[in-house]
Amino acid sequence: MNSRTPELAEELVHAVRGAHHLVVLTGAGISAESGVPTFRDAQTGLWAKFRPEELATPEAFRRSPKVVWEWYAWRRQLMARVEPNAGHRTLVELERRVPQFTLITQNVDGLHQRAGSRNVIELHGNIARTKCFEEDTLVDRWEDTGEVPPRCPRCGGRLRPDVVWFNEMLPPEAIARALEASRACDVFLSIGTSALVHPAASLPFEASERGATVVEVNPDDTPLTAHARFRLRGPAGVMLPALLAALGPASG
Ligand code: BV8
Repeated sequence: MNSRTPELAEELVHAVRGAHHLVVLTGAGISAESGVPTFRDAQTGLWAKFRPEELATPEAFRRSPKVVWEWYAWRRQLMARVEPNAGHRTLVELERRVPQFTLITQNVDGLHQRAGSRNVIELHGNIARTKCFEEDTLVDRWEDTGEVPPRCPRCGGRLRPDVVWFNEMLPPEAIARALEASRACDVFLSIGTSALVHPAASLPFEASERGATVVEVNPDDTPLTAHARFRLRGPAGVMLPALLAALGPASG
């Protein structure tokens, strides 16, 4: 291994190499190296005076629909300028190698799909999709009258991003599939998440309570760290390619 690739515990490599059902949960940290600010990063520029938790709520949208819509419009423009990184791409390769692979993401940036991941469970929706705030149904085109936010062509209600805000329910099918996979897997990778937001943060515990090997990939400690069997303390864009390299060539 050259000085750049970190030493990985042989036990960790052995556990991942032998995984029958690998579940991966990702958070904003896996997109950080693509240039997407995480929730913990101080908000930049125009949004510096807001905390995400203050903007990502239905109450904030009711109170200041224009500010919330424009925050998401700014994030959508940012997404259009960034690319998946080595961390996202490594998960695409892992998906090919493991008998059963479930990718669960808290991110709304669509970078896993752009990297080539096929079966992505989006717990918190996707910023590229828009829905009617009143009808809660997707809207893919609307008249641009200059009004911000734009209006639903069916009912005239305000349009909003198709993401899950704080104090909103997660898509029932997404959280059900995520729970089922977390309870059935033998190895669980938690990557780039502060492990603070529920119910996503409970998923690695659902896995470890049923004997799964939990691995955390994060430069910092989180509430999960003490409960993880292994941890790769570094950026996902470095640690995940190192893990893949340590697994050796794809068999067959
Ligand atoms: C719900 C979409 C039920 C929108 C998001 C008290 C206790 C427990 C729970 C609660 C509570 N009070 C309220 C709740 C519930 C609440 C919650 O959990 N609050 C927390 C803050 C306490 N949860 C909810 O409201 C959820 N819904 O519970 O509904 C309900 C509903 C109605 C009626 C009754 C019951 C909905 C939560 C979803 C919110 N939406 N996102 C958008 O994107 O705008 S949350 C958003 O923040 C993310 O999606 C993610 O889930 C969350 C945390 O972000 P992370 O992804 O973890 O990123 P973060 O910035 O925090 O951390 C980055 C990490 O990466 C760091 O650890 C860093 O070290 C690391 N990192 C940095 N660089 C790298 C790296 N790692 C690797 N490589 C690197 N290069």
